Amino acid sequence: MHAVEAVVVAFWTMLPAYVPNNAAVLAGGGRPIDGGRTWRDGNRLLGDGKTWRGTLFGTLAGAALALVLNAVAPAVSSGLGLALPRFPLVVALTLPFGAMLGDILASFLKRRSGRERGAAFPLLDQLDFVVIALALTAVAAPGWFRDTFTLTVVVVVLVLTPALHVLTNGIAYLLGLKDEPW
Ligand code: CTP
Ligand code: K
Ligand code: MG
Repeated sequence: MHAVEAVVVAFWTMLPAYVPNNAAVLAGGGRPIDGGRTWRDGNRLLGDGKTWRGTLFGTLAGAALALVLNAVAPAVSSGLGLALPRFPLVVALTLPFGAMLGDILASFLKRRSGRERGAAFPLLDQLDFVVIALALTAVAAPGWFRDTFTLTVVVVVLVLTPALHVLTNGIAYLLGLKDEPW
């Protein structure tokens, strides 16, 4: 696969996992998932930054996007002259939900390491959602996963994602949507 082609395919395939965390920033608020509970170390289980509303809205936004991408994939594929993947329904859910779950697990680890809500945890912040989105998808749709996430695409995703994460969160910070630029 040509390098540019690999980047386009990787970006397209990961869009349903990229959008949820940003959508959650817009929709967040209300009841935290941990209900205010603390762990035995005295710190919050997850913290106020992980809410039911943000998680639900983020997952639905990513799933809806996957369906839109499926609808326009034929036209975009022929326009660009490359083969873009279609998302099976289960994958339209595992990519966004896995992304949200990865972010939630990362917050659990952040609280266990004594980091307050909003504190940075380099690399974990940039890759938590990718790792769990891919893992959940690999379990739920192994055949599709093998065909779609070739070694080239996985490598591109691991390089591209941290760069995009830094960029989009920086923009969200400058727009005043996020309290920290990570
Ligand atoms: N958000 C949410 N539910 C989620 C994820 C995010 O409501 N599952 C919203 C919250 O309003 C959160 C904002 O999106 O404050 C930014 O997300 P993130 O940076 O992941 O959370 P932080 O507030 O920084 O908290 P943490 O330190 O736990 O990551
Ligand atoms: K985060
Ligand atoms: Mg944060």
